[in-house]
Amino acid sequence: MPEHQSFRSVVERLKSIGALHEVTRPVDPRFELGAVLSMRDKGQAQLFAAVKGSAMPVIGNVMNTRARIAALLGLDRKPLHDALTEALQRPVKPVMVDHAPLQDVVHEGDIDLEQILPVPTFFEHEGGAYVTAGVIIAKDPVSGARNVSIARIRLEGGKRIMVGIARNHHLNMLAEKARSLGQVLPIAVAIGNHPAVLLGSQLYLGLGDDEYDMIGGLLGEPLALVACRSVPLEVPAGAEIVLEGHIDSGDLIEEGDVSEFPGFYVNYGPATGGFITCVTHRRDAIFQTILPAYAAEHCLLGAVAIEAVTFQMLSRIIPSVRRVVVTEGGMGRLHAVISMHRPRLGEGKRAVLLAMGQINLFKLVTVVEDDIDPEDPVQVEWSLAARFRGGEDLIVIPGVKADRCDPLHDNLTVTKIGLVATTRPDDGKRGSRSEFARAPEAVLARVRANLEDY
Ligand SMILES: Cc1cc2nc3c(=O)[nH]c(=O)nc-3n(C[C@H](O)[C@H](O)[C@H](O)COP(=O)(O)O)c2cc1C
Ligand SMILES: [Mn+2]
Repeated sequence: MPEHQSFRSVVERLKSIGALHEVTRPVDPRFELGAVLSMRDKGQAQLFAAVKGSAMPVIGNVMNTRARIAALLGLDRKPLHDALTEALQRPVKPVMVDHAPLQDVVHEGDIDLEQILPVPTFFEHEGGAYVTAGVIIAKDPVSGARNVSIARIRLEGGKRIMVGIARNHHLNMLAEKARSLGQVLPIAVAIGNHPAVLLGSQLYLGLGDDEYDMIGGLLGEPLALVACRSVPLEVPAGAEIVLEGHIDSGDLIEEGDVSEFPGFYVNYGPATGGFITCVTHRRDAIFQTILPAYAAEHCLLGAVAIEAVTFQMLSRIIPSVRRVVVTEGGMGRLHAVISMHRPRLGEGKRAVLLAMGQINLFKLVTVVEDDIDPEDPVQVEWSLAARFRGGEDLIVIPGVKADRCDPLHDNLTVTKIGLVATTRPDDGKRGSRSEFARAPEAVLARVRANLEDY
């Protein structure tokens, strides 16, 4: 396995760029660890060296800013969104390796997950400890097509687990397909993952598309995989810990209150039960966690991946689309900004409708011109003040299918809103509010080149 694909090398990189803070004081995985992560939301990654009740350290807040993600992916100055767009265009198939350190220690038989892993309990009214950074690998029981995604796994005592999977997610479809064949669904859960793996797990691909190929695209080389010991699945060889077992969509467990990215508790009702029958890990494994609810890393992982797949689709259909940004205030899921270059009349509205059609989550989509920075909420608001005419540029569509996570959904429907804040094709004439007031370009160029002298 190339060492740079290992989570270990990611921790080293965090250290070398000054982005790792080591917490040496003993920390309780029950509420206290999550509280520290929450108060250091966008700060350095936090490595908890002394977690009460476990010899295994815990790391969190690893991918909590766009700049951090770019640095960990080794993108010198290439923008993150360009790297993702290229990955989606140039998938690379994974390769198998014979051996990986993640299988150095093996637990089989009578497993007590709580004894092996320092799994945090985050919030007061949640039902227990959750593995939140576990990338779940599963295969279609008929076609064998692979799927790679995250769903939070709650420890239910011993080797028993519960996974709360949204109905429309591929993992759930695979579990239901297995169930219809009278089978359970084998799963492998990789913990301690390279940023490319975590981002890849969040891409909205088609059912049957292998997320590993896009992860290879992001890495610019094949992702190295190792075969699991007890299930016919392959996991990233650079991971720290792997859980092997199965889930059964006919085996229901009431989840009770669980936190969701809007920051609230929700009760989704019954979730999927299962069992972990084998745990393997590196000799000195580090347990990675992602603070759930309205937290920087949780929101950003979805945002960065969703905006990439939206941009890929939109730009193919409407070439004037230059960028899609899924915003932090929109919880990294619900609000998008589409940047366009001089759209033709009505093209902005068409982009809004396409984006909403593609991504169920989007309910407020703002279109701006590419002369402003779509990542900057102040410039987006400036566009609304300067270019948005409420009477003509507003789209309101009540009663559209909503995502289950939307805090305002009514019977799983919601009102979708589009705001088109772009110039008009006939704009550009003086006084038409699209030409910026500035000094002659020759003067600007001279001053820019010699600014230090002033
Ligand atoms: C930290 C984190 C936790 C997540 N937890 C869940 C979860 O518990 N249930 C779920 O359905 N999706 C969860 N997701 C979202 C899915 O991983 C994501 O939508 C993924 O693209 C689904 O992929 P799939 O359709 O291939 O299964 C989580 C995402 C992140 C970043
Ligand atoms: Mn998928």
